[in-house]
Amino acid sequence: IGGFFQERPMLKNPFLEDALLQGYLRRHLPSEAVYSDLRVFGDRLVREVDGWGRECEITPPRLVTYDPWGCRVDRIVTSPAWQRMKDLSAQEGLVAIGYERSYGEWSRVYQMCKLYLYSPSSGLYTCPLAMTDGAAKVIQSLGVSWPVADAFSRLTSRDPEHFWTSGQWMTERRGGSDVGNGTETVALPQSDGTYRLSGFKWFTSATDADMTLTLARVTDVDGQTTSGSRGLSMFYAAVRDEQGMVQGIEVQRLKDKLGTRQMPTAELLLDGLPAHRLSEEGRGVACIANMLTVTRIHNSVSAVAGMRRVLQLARDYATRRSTFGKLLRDHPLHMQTLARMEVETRGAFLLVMDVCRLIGREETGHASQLETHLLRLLTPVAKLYTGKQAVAVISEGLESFGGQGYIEDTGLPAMLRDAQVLSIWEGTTNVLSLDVLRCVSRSSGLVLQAYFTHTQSLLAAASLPSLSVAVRSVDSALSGLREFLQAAALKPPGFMELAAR
Ligand code: MFK
Ligand code: FAD
Repeated sequence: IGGFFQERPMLKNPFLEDALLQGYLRRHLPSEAVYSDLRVFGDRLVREVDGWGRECEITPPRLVTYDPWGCRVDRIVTSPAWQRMKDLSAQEGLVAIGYERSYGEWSRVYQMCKLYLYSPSSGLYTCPLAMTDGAAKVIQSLGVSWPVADAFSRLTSRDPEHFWTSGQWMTERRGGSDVGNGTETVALPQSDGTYRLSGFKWFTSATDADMTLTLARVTDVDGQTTSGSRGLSMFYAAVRDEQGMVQGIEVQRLKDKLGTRQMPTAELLLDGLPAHRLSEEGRGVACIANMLTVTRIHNSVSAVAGMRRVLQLARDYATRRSTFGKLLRDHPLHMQTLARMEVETRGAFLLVMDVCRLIGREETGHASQLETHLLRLLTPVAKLYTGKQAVAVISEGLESFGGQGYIEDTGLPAMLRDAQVLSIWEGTTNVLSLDVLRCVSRSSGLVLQAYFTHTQSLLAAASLPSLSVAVRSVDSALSGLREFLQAAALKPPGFMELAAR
């Protein structure tokens, strides 16, 4: 068979390999402690964690419905590597950093930079971490008190023994985007002020979580509920009892998915799940929106992290693979392809870090009104844009390994499979586009004004041409938007009719 074997691409310390990340931190958070933590973490990722991530992929979770004696147990068995990821997440403070706030308004940037390094090696443990962070944010926004004070301390703990993760159960069979109309789960009030939830949650990820936030309709004395999103309230529930058994839940089955196979995603029948209402009645969607903001930022971080990782590997491979008598790095056309990916990745990184900077400022009370508007606008924009970009860039990345990019046990195909979900969960692209329009129209244009003002100041700082024409045209943009919304409501585009001809 000959003596030639291609050298594999090597994963090197992703912090030390990332000049843009280092430069960004030098400019904004010049802390030796942060730098050193990320460098040491980068070493740990290469040495052990990346291997665990691979182990999670090849040892997917399974559901044990009954014990050997026929008792229903509904136990989700995950790989030892998945469990190690939980301990590591606590030890490394992957949620805690955002709440300890040791670096004030820059704590979120620090936390998200660490998650950005972790994400491609995490075996998708970043998914439960995103929801855990989102749940902590919701609880903090509501005021940390009974019955969730203990949960908050667990979600934000660095102690693996104490640390909890959270789920986010929103999607039902009739509605993942249209949660307001699609939610059928009901909440029956109990005499002690708690509730029992009954319904069917169609997608619940990382179902091995310790607690969850979810939505349901409170029933009145006649058993009636209010329809639409005004009838939804937000609830907190512990998933397991003290013996570790699910309580008031039947795990119907685990989903058979294109990607994200490392993580259990289940269909759950709620059958009297004990729960506490956290939101006011009818304010469930508005209340859980804080969670959506955080998980959408995590999604954007994961998207750009996937792009960066495939690029790092492709760059390394270009120094090891020869074609037509020279290394790939000496083929200008190949370098042009990698350079285009690099530009996309850098742009995405800077956009996402700016959103992280903004949430950090908002949470520490430093954000101006303009920045609060920008955060509201840029969160869905960054999520929808980077979700699409990640699929395109990672797909291009696979091609840069030639046929090897298509071979399962290189680990590369899983990167593409896992990227595909980034534009679907946490709001599809079109639903987030409508969210952008929602926040623009509900702020009477202030959000758009904030965007133009911010962009104007960036252009001025870079001595680039003014945006004054655009700023003046906010009013006309708004009236155009109103017309668009009216037209969209009145008459769907004629695609269905056209396609049928
Ligand atoms: C690796 C990283 C991984 C990330 C974790 C992944 C694991 C989890 C996977 C999941 O997918 S969890 C499920 C995620 N589900 C969604 O993202 C739902 C997508 N659908 C939407 O986002 C819809 O736009 C929405 C459900 C919010 C529409 O609901 P409504 O009730 O029809 O909206 P409405 O009436 O416009 O808004 C109700 C209130 O919420 C309003 O407040 P007010 O009553 O005070 O005016 C809105 O302003 C507020 N709101 C809605 N979206 C908001 C928001 N507030 C802030 N930010 C938002 N994005
Ligand atoms: P639909 O809403 O039916 O959307 C179908 C299509 O219609 C999409 O293209 C959408 O963009 C489009 N569309 C819908 N409404 C509009 C509109 N108004 N205008 C224009 N286009 C529109 N959910 C949870 O709650 N918790 C979880 O943990 C969770 N984990 C998940 C894990 C995985 C792997 C996946 C794939 C999904 C998960 N989800 C979870 C569900 C996910 O959030 C939803 O699937 C998603 O929000 C889309 O909802 P849907 O499936 O009902 O699609």
